[in-house]
Amino acid sequence: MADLCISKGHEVYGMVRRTSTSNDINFKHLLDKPKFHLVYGDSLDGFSIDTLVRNINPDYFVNFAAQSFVGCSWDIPEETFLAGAVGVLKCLEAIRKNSPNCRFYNAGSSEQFGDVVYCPQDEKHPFRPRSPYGAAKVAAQALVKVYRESYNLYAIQGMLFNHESERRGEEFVTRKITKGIGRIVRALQRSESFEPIKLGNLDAKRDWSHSQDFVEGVWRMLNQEKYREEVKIPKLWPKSLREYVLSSNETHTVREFIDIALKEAAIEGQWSGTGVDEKFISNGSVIVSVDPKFFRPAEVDILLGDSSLIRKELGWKPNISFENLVKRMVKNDLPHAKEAQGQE
Ligand code: GDR
Repeated sequence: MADLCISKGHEVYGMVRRTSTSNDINFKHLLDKPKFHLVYGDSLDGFSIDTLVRNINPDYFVNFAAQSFVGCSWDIPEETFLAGAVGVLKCLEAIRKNSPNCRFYNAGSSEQFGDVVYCPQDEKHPFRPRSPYGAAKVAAQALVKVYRESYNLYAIQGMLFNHESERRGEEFVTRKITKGIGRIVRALQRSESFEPIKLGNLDAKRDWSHSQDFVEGVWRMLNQEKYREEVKIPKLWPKSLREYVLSSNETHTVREFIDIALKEAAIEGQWSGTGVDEKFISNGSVIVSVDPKFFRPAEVDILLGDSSLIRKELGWKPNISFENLVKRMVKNDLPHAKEAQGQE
């Protein structure tokens, strides 16, 4: 998102929550850009948000802050809910008080649909969250609506299906698979032994896209009058503002993701066994196995989005296919790619 805003000529302030070890790998390349600034803050610290919004007086406020790992949200439900919902309230309050013309986007999720009642899920699908994470995002969307309607703020929450990239965190299933493949390829090249990639539910179906496509969708949601022909007067808020689904409109199992990823890494083999005994075996070695430790207390079995509304109204469309997403992530994590980047 920061890359996109800078490419459009905007000045970007990235809010950093203080931690004892730095975690700047995904924005290191921006640190020497004159239009990129880092500021300390925490969306759970109302004072810091209030001060930042007052001092910066931003045109846009994009809130991606969250405990975003669904699997962990049962272990730390309170932190997940505080960051996912109460943090959003603090952002909205800061905008209302200090910068009411600032446009606010909050990251919503397909996890809000949860226990789905029909496929594909569009903007009208009811919210039936299955995790503390999903429940927090539902609460946040209600708060965004209340602030939009009560105070006439340009405040919206997009419902984004899974989006991944070469920068994805390593505990999410896609990157766990591609990093795991990179590790195994390196071990094979050195004739060393290796541990298989241990995963949970291989039958879960997700609608995966590349994040690069989605940040463009977020940008369009933040500038609806520009992209929506029929809306001529931005002052029509909150009536004319819409909250859209972003999705590829395809669904694939975790197993399908693995198949394409292994093929890209030229690891041949076959699946055997079922349930917790299912394995992918190549030349007698187990490459992927199932570990019940990664099953969730409640799973969202299938997510399949319908993003026709934003395609029609704001002219958005994704450019990177599911297959290319997987291939890009694998290429990035194969050992030679890392060595070329000087990271190994
Ligand atoms: P998700 O992403 O929960 O959909 O939320 P994740 O990659 O964690 O899981 C996707 C599916 O894969 C199954 N799975 C595993 N998941 C993980 N993390 N690790 C495993 O070992 C594993 N094995 C199988 C999961 O059960 C699940 O069904 C993501 C996050 O980015 C959210 O913040 C965002 O809101 C939603 O996508 C849209």
